[in-house]
Amino acid sequence: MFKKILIANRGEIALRVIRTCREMGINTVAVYSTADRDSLHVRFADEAVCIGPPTSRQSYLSIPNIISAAEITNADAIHPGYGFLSENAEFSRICSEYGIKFIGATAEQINYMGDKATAKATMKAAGVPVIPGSEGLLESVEEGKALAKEIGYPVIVKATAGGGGRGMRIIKNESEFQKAWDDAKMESGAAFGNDGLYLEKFVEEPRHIEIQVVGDQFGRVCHLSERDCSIQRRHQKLVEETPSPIVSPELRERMGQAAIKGASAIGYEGAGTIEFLVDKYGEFYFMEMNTRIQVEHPITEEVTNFDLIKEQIKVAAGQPISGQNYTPQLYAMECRINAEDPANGFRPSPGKITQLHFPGGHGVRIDSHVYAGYTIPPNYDSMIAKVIVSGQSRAEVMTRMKRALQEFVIEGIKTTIPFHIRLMDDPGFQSGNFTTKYLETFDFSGL
Ligand code: MV4
Repeated sequence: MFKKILIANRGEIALRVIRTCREMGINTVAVYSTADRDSLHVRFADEAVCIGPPTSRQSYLSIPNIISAAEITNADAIHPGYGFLSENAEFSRICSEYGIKFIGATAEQINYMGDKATAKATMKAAGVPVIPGSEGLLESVEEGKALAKEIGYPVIVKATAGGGGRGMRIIKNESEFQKAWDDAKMESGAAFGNDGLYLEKFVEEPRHIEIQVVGDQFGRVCHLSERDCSIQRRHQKLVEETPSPIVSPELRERMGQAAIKGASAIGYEGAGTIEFLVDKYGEFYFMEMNTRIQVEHPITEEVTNFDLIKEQIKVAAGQPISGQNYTPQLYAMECRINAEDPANGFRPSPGKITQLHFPGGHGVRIDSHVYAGYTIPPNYDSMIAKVIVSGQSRAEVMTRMKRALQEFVIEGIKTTIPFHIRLMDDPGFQSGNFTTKYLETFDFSGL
């Protein structure tokens, strides 16, 4: 087992990793930018190294600075958390060249899954359902138009280097094709230095449902059921829940087996997520694979009683997984508390938290790095806490979530808490019958 793990991240996920390391008897090294001097991850770790100025590029994204910190402190592994360098193939490769275990995917796997057309082809070859469309990249706009005519409008063109909603265009009919093509090419070339595009049938009003998988070095992969992440705004997830209100035991089994096939096909080790779109007929299709721990992993932890960070560390150290696919017996839901003003377009609201009280009680878990007197720096993402609630039924979890949200006291900044309270009272959300477009028509006024 590792003696010392460096956590190449900040905020709640850095704390989350430190907590598990402490329980496992593993020493920890925090890294921090000058904006995070007073952060809890710096205080909770056994050692801390300053890695640069506030800008992410000069600190949490600086590979030389982080490798230097690992060398100086003699860390034998690096946990990247999510975001930052967690899906950076070069970082994964450099860690292994320096003899430091990267707790995440190999450079090859990251490259494979980071190129969306390649990822899709790999999954299709492995027998995972994919959305009808082009085989790989489109060579020309004419090829795209001919294919769109064949499969029928609406279609969507996607940047192969994109993901998370960047570099895509929906096309409703042939007259829109050329402009959408030009726009997507231009945007993806500028954003990713790669303007390769592929085409798919556009799935209208889908749900976003993802399967958690864990693989080990012995070629075993198990799934830990699904998370429904359909409540999003501009590709930012706000609420996640498990089990999904629309996933039957039969669908769970089919999606779980598909996810296992996909992860096995690339020899996946560690924790990963296979994202699917589910259409209104209950058909599911591969969308993307995330080769990292995700923000919403705690809802899976609450219903499975697995510590996913512990599983990541064990598997990275060469230990086997227990190899049990999981059938949910409990419900869990997560609300992301962001320092944003939901009544004003979710405008960021950084600043000093003058008063703070967190909820508690049965079935309530808070993962957060903030405290009374803490100043939220403007340099990083705006998530300041995750409320994770578990219970016996979806109805119980929504009631408990509203109770927990009402217990919060956060003064000095705006947060997304009023939005979440309104959502828990919303009949459409309560019905469980909603799609990824749900928040497009939600009333955010007066929050
Ligand atoms: C789609 C789609 C409909 N049809 N692909 C958005 C993020 C990226 N992972 C892919 N996305 C989508 N791909 C086809 N063929 C709709 C979306 C989509 C979406 C997916 C999941 C959650 C929220 C979304 C919001 C807008 C569009």
